[in-house]
Amino acid sequence: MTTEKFTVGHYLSARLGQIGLKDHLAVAGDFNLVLLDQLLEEGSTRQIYSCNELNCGYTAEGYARANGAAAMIVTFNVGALSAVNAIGSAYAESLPVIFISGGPNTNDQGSGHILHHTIGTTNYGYQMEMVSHVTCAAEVIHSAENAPAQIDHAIRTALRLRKPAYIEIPCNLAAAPCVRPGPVSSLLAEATPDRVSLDAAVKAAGEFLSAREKVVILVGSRVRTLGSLEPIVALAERVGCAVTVMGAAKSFFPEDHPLFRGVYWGEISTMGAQELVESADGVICLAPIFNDYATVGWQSRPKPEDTLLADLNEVTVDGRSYAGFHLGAFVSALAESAPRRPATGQTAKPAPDVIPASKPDAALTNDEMARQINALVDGNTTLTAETGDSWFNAVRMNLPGGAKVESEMQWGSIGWSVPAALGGAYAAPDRRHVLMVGDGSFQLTAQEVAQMVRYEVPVIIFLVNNRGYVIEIKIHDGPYNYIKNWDYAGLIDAFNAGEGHGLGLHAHNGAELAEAIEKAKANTRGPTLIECHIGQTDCTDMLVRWGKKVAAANSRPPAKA
Ligand code: TPU
Repeated sequence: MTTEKFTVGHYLSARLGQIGLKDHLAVAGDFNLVLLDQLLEEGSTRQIYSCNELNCGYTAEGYARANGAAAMIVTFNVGALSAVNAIGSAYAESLPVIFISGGPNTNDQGSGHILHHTIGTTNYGYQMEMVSHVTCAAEVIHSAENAPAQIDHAIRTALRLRKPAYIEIPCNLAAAPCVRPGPVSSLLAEATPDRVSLDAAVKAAGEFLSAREKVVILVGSRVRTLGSLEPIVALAERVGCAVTVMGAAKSFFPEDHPLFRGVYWGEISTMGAQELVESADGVICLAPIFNDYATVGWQSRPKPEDTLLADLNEVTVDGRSYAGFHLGAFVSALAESAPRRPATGQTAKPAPDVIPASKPDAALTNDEMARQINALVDGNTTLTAETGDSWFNAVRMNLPGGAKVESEMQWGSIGWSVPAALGGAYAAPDRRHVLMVGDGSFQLTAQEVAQMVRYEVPVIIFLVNNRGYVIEIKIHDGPYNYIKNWDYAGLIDAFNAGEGHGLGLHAHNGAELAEAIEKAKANTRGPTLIECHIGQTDCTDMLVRWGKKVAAANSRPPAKA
């Protein structure tokens, strides 16, 4: 921008553009209105509005998955505290969301004044204290002079650590005069890796691999932070070994690659991955999260003594840990020096399971729905899968190279997927965006479909109407698992309100579903919600088996002292 006066808000705005954002998400409130004006005026990024702050946070979280980072702006307390759940997700899932809140006028800080939107006490530091637990850096700006350094510190730390960071800008500082930003490289440059430690880690990893016969790579969800699968493919081809992915890392290795050997998820693994991983004498684990869900209620994980654990910022081999470099540097270096073996994957690649088609006029089943969604997924599709049976339906799909799956298995908050899919679509408008979401989850954040109508975002939504929280029914049943039915497809007309291009359709059998998918593909100016009516007991076998083990883990009695 060319105006003479440059402000704190302009500075922030310019930085967001410099780090590669095309948009920022916002919900207005009187503590951030002037800041929003500044962002509009400077104009490096488009301002997009959300229905509420929780949705705003999840939209940013989804945007960061597709773009590498995201930014969101909310108002003090009533807005920011709603967003904290979504920021927790960004922390758990390792996504750099720049979380910006308007703050009280500097004259009211420490003055004893009681402000609206607050809990009615006079110390306004508590929002930052609360948020500091779910961010890697938290900055409250107190003067325009310090703003550039504080803004830069928060953004740089978020990008380096791949975690959310917090910036609070008092409402009377947003338009205060400020210097213009310097080169963006100071925010984008990775910290220089500790070469000595990296070399030692790569040497130890080479020795680990030389001493082993049956090596398998297990890819975890935090490899998303590498931004590219190429180093992992290069490592696999060098070591010549089988590659499996965790459920949360579905699509983080190309499934059409000859070395791909399925999803490892204990007893519900696909393509024989359990046998491969658990009989291996060396498992290279790349940024995994072995929580209770991933281990099927603490039943299954690779043997620690046979594991080479490469985490985001630390590698552990044969009991010794090496740090001071990022996972990407380690994987690339190992791919260049690991003992080379022919790329056989040790075993022949099994043919993946294929779901047979059902009769077009037969009542719609979960299998038929999953089969048709799988057929829709091409190499340019991002499939977002919500908590619930959608996880397991996504995990059992056969993906062409280039297809992406996004799920949120560490945080696992229902309602995440609707705004997250929208965020992914804002960030990557050239891809096809498909969402699978259960009726129970949808009820949390349904109103964000209205923004898909408003901004003409063509997400194809498969709304699974099975009249309840089926994943919970399979873990532990009770009356609390049954929900009020809605006319989900009918909602779209309400959101269109006579001026939108959203489409709401019902599918009771395979033929209706196929017809609805064709209409969805043709609807490029808004969302298409296909309400898939299936029976309440009709779910994947994987969910049933997994649910039993998770229930058993949850009901362990307290250990005796
Ligand atoms: O496939 P299905 O029927 O299980 O999906 P639906 O209908 O979306 O049900 C999901 C049920 C569910 C709940 C209630 N899954 N996890 N929960 C617990 C939960 C509660 N609140 C939040 C914010 N996140 C949760 N995961």
